Amino acid sequence: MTELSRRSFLKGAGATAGALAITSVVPFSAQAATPPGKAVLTAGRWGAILVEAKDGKIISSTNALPQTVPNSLQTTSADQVHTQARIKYPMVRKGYLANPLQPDGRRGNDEFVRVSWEEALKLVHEQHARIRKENGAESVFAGSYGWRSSGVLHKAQTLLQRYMSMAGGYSGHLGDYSTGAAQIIMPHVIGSIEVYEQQTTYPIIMEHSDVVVMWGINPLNTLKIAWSSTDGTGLEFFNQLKSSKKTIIAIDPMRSETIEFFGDQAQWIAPHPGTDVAMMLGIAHALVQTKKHDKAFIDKYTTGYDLFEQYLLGESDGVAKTPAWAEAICGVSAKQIELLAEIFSQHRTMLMAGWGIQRQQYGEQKHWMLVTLASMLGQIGLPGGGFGFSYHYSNGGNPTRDAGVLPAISADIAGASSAGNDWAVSGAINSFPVARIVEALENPGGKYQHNGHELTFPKVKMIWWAGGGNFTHHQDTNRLIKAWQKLDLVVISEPYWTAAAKHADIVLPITTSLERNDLTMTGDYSNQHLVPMKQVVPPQFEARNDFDVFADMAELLKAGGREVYTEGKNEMDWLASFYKEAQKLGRQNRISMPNFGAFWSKNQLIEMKANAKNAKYVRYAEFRADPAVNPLGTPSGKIEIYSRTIEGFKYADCPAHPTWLPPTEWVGVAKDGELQLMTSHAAHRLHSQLNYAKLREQYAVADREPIWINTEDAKANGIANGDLVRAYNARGQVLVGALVTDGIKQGSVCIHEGAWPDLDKKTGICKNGGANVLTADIPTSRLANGCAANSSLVKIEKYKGEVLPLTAFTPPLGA
Ligand SMILES: Nc1nc2c(c(=O)[nH]1)N[C@H]1C(S)=C(S)[C@@H](COP(=O)(O)OP(=O)(O)OC[C@H]3O[C@@H](n4cnc5c(=O)[nH]c(N)nc54)[C@H](O)[C@@H]3O)O[C@H]1N2
Ligand SMILES: Nc1nc2c(c(=O)[nH]1)N[C@H]1C(S)=C(S)[C@@H](COP(=O)(O)OP(=O)(O)OC[C@H]3O[C@@H](n4cnc5c(=O)[nH]c(N)nc54)[C@H](O)[C@@H]3O)O[C@H]1N2
Ligand SMILES: [Mo]
Repeated sequence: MTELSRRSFLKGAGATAGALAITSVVPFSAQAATPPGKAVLTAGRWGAILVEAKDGKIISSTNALPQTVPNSLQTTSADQVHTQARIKYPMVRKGYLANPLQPDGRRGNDEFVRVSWEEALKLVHEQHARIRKENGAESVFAGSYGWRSSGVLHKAQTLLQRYMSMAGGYSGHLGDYSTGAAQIIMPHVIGSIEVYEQQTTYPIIMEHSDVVVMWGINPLNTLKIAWSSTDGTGLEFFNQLKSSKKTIIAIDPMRSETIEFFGDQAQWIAPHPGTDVAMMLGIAHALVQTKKHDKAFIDKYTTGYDLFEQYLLGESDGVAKTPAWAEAICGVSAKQIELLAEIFSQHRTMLMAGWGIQRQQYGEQKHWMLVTLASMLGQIGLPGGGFGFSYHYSNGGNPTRDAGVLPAISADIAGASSAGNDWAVSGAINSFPVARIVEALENPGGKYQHNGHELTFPKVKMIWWAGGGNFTHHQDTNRLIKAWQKLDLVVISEPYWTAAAKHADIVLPITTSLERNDLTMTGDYSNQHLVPMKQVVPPQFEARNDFDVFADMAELLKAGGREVYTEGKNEMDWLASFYKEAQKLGRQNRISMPNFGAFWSKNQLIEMKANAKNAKYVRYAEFRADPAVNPLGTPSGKIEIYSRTIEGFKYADCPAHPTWLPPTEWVGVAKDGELQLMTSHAAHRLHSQLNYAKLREQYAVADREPIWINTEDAKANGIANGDLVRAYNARGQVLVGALVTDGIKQGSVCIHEGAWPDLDKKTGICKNGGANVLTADIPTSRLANGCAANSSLVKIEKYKGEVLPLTAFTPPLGA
């Protein structure tokens, strides 16, 4: 780790003028994407790809758009289709098939029996109808959170909910695992959710920022994907940033892939995980001490600063949040903290923050404090200054294009109630915060607080999951498995034998996106391309599309259900109608798009038109220009550094201004060799997706998920690089492979989220290093009830037990 020094900083700053030459991130041209011979153009979250097949087998896949930074995820198409982990046939758990009315409690411990599609769907229908009749619509959970696959038609979760709407409604979910805390606190603070919004653009950053701070972001990993499909510009932006000679500061307990990529071009500062609020308070204190905080900005654009300052200076609680105070908590020297205050305040600085920092207990405080710090620096609304919470995600700084944007299938049935039919159509009737699902199962009908409201958990009896990996994504796997046994019926629609599928009653084999036709935009914010997602190979074994499965299920609800569900359209009819809508929008934006037939047969994507005005977008410029005319959506219309609304909630775990609250589990209370566990997102997976792929050979250690261990911690525990390690706490234990490195702060370890749980029947140890076997299932606070996975302590030891072969990707008994 290089200590940031005034000299090293100035070296960077001196060269900043040179960076002005770069005024835009070079837009990619679709023309450069020349499909070789027989390759089929399709797309995944990881962008537009060209896939070649021979004799029904995929043999290659690669990027369709030009790119300078390689994206490993684009190479996985063959593995996705042809892995041994595929579910081949509809399957029912033996004990469930024997007695669906009183299933035994052996979910996850039973063998499976092959049935026909007809039998499977009939069984689901009968039991679903019975449970719904006996317990009401609320008892059916169809929140089905997850990242499924790209595409505007084959949207698993939406298709499930479309069917459940026709069945009479369901229990759903609120929010997401990604930004649970930030998306609830930000509207109180700045009037928008912030995390999924167009950012001050990449070209503006290139032109105007002197200092770019990567505060807990790992864009070289996280920009490999986007929610729709990546347009590739985010990776290219960071690639150009590297050679821009701006001052780049990375604040991260890990020397992430991004920091590695920047090498000497970035200064790495490593706080203890979970201590960023303390570090930011230290910087804020230094600003006040040196009178470098922007009083004029604070007066004009914020409210409640005075109350916060009393806390900052220790007037309200007797503890001044000095740099020395912060050092003792975050492990970054007071001198560094003072220097950061100076650098940030004296130069045009963009604070780019990620989301792992809020996937922690009291996660709400992180982004609130960051906005407070940015307010004190006074650069919000200036080109290249302020803060941004989506630079690392979905190409958040890529300007929005003039585009013909595709619509998507929705959970609502067109004209359902007005069409004169008698379907009891209803959407989600009781939704709870997504990461509270186990609490909901444990406490049916229980009351809980959420964002100032008292809500009631539904009494869930049945779960149908389509397009999500809840056994990998949820915290405290053993607690989840226990709660899971209380259900009457679990149905999983999946291409693969995931841990969730292995813990289901009924399992339905679903196609991958390479086995069907679809369409997608790229970019998320940019709408840069419209891409045909063409089928590459036929459906494997008996896999079917979610769309067709739910159309059949709708018909079982009542004769004529299929017609209502499909609106009389098949796959290609739907795609043609979506495309037509896009074409209409395109025409309004003066973009000529060929007719659908011509477009589809061409095997080419459409690149949308750049918009010069959008390229100059500066977030909050209008607010800055005139806060009276363009107020924020907060009660005061200003940035709320103290929130009267939150004060009114009286939550001890979310006070009325940004506050350092020591978590229940963190480095500061670690004892007897406990280390803080980080569970960041992996370079070569999308969560649990692709864990089975060949890419795994590149990162697995001792054939297990790696655990990053600091060299000193490894030494203290007698662990060498490459060793098989047991990581454990009171919640569970996992086998992982030691990756001993100086690239992680002493006192913490990292197991990336997403490895498939693979619990050994005898010992209970997870043989594949599933991080969530170890994490605590607690809410961030009662304000947001977000996922707080990154606040957990673990111990490690060299594994000396019997050899336990990996079975994560092996189908269960009977399959
Ligand atoms: N400890 C810890 N836990 C975390 C996180 C963390 O940082 N730390 N991050 C959290 C975050 S931010 C998120 S977003 C979640 C992610 O959690 P998920 O979004 O649930 O994760 P995925 O692995 O993408 O799950 C998608 C599943 O859908 C399946 N699938 C793909 N295509 C289709 C399809 O067309 N039809 C059907 N039926 N299924 C399909 C895939 O095989 C896969 O099993 O994890 C959360 N969990
Ligand atoms: N390749 C790939 N890309 C993805 C995903 C994926 O699974 N794989 N998931 C997608 C999804 S759904 C989401 S929500 C986003 C997730 O985006 P993020 O939530 O931002 O990703 P994380 O990996 O959790 O964290 C980013 C960085 O924060 C650092 N960090 C962790 N804890 C702390 C801390 O306490 N303080 C500081 N300063 N830094 C900390 C981590 O070391 C990591 O380098 O990524 C998306 N992109
Ligand atoms: Mo996420």
